[in-house]
Amino acid sequence: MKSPEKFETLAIHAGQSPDPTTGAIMTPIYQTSTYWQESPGKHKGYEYSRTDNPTRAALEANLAALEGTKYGLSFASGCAAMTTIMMGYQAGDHIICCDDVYGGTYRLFTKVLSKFGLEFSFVDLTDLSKLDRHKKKQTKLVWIETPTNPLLKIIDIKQVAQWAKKNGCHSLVDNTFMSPYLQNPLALGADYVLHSTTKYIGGHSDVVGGFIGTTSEELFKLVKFNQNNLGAIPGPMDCFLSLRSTKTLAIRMERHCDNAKIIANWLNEHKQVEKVIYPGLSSHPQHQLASEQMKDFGGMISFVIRGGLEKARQTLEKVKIFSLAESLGGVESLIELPAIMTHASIPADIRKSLGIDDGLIRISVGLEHHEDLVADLDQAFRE
Ligand code: P1T
Repeated sequence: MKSPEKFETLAIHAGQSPDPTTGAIMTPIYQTSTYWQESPGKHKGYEYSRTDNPTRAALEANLAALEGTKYGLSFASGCAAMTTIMMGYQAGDHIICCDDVYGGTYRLFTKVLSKFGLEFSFVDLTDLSKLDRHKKKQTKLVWIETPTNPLLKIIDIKQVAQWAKKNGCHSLVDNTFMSPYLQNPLALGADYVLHSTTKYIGGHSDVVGGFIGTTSEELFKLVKFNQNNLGAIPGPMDCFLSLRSTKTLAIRMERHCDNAKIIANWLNEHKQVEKVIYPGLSSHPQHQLASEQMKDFGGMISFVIRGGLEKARQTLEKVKIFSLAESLGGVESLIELPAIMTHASIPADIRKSLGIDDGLIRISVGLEHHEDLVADLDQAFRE
């Protein structure tokens, strides 16, 4: 049989085959740190679990296939993946990063990696002419999230990747908000795709993890080398949970998108809502680009409620089905206040200049029935 190419089939089968010793359909949790060698250096492909582990290898092959490549590595968290990538650069290198990023990414770059001589410029890359303006001789990497967290700006991946190639640097797309089902940055020319698999890939709010994919064997070897040195690896149980989750990724993402569309439209009509940010609304400034670059518009919505921080806080305290919590991408709907929670590590003046109002609410729309979700927000908005 020709090897499968469709996403849903790859999600269930890529990287996995029945266990040779027992026939177990599910890849076992190989809870081992080391591997027996028949003679020094003569082994079955595994020597030590920091370097390689069969459960991890299955997850890596699976996620790589979903991102359209054969080169993938999984990590202990999204932040572990980010740190490991950055170890491929050196003091004096300059990185252009989109201005609206996860607060933890901003904190890692400005508070940790800058101490090692890496220099970062945070730039609004919805305007790509800014790339030329911020480029330096030492620019080595362009780092984007699209949609960005939490303002859901859309950045043109193809154009960024082309610019990076032309200017002798790499491009990286943090694809966490989309999952491999809705967007494939490598196919659009990016050198790296990164995920916090804690989110849609894990999908059940029960595992923390990260992933990096690339189409370049050379970049893969570099990241693998650095991962083995840093030890930023996931345990086999976490790999098993993520691998179990990718099997339902396609249908989960479809329902996330359907529910989010209904809720975004409802919010858009609500008189207590000042502004709704959702790439699927025609009012979104990059709606056209989103329609071309993404398969659908995702499950994340940000909105500003009339009445500022106090009203936002009240709303978040009153929800009953939505959970007031950080993170996203799980089966259950989550609601949070970026200024106080996920993006608190970004200084207040920078948050303000970016447009992350104190009253900006971010929701991760889950898989509950959309009528229950709408009713929950409706009662929470009331005095
Ligand atoms: O939490 P971790 O698995 O380490 O992933 C970090 C990360 C990376 N990239 C993006 C786009 C992210 O949103 C995150 C984590 N974000 C949250 C916890 C959040 O609530 O936004």
